[in-house]
Amino acid sequence: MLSRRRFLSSSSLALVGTSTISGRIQAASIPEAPSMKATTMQPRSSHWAVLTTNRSQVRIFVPNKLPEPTTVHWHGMLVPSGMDGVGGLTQPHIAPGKTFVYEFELKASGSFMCHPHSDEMVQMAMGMMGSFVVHPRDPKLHRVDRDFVFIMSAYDIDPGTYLPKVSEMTDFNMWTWNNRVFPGIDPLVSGKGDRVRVRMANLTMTNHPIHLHGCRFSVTCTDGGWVPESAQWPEVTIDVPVGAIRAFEVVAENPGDWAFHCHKSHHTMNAMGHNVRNYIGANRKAIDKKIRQLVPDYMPMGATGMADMGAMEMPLPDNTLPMMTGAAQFGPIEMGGMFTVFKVREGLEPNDYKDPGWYQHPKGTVAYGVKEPPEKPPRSGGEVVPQKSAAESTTIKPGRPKRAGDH
Ligand SMILES: [Cu+2]
Repeated sequence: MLSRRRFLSSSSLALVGTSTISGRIQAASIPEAPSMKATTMQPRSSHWAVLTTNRSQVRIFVPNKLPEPTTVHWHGMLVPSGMDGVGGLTQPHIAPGKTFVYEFELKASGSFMCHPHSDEMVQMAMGMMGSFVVHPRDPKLHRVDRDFVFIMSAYDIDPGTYLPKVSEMTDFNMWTWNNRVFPGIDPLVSGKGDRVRVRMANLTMTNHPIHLHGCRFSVTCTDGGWVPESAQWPEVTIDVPVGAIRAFEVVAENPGDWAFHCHKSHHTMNAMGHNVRNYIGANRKAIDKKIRQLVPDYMPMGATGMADMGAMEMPLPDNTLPMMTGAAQFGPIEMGGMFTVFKVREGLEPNDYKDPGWYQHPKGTVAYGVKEPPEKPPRSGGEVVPQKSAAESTTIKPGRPKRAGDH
């Protein structure tokens, strides 16, 4: 059986070996596609931009190792029509075992991607896709200190099984960045003051409003090109439509551990049953006891919400991830799917992408609990309970004189 690990690693761009070629190098031998053993963050190997004399032509070999025909389409790239990779329309489909060559000039820098245009539904549902970043010829243009890229893809994999359901159209249960779900997604690490770019491509079947805490960013690039500075505006969430790329840039001024995630709450969860009964507000002790006699591991949604599931991590079948998981210095994070942490630290070396651990908050800058018992909510018992003034339960001082900038 194809293990999940093998499925995921074989799907991530193993078919494309890219190299910049100066014209006459013969295509007699097909180079082996690069592969890697560890699924860790891959910092750029040498220079940020490669200077190329004369033409900037790429030659890409696509050996089809699938059991069915395929092609590769170069999404967003300005290529000759016959290099566009649309099976039937611009080229014959690449038969299993055959190799095709794509050759084109890199006419524009920016953020692009590639994916099959041949039995797309099946091949993309199995994870065939890749990002394609073209750096400007002039390394001073669009310069950043850190440049991250990921593709969003979604899978429908029943808990305990290994094969994505390729005919699913809407009801996916694994929401991934570069084929990984939280807590398997590395943190994005940045030095304080670094200019950081994050390029996000969406090849799922729905949009993803991606939200970054603690920072303000501008959208600076799409798969249609660079956004002129005069057209950029500040955001903290950017919606990435289906079949699109959005890249934002942020100066990492605010040290800390900043959540970075899709704002659709079911996209920050791993496989979950959608038919769970809603027990919020119910007393189900007696019925739970009865059901546990029949199903020992039975764990319904809690009477106060789903958070117990993040903390308890019930037993799971093979190849299944907890719906809500991960933990940090203050407790369970209760996330999955499209979630990671943007870690901004002072004094990092330019090429240091190591996880620096959890943020050491300066004294007095962490939210804290208060000693008195919580107020009864006004609705319990039917009568309205007068609330204590804000000053008694929080640190906000009433009657603070108005300052300029107050709303
Ligand atoms: Cu999403």
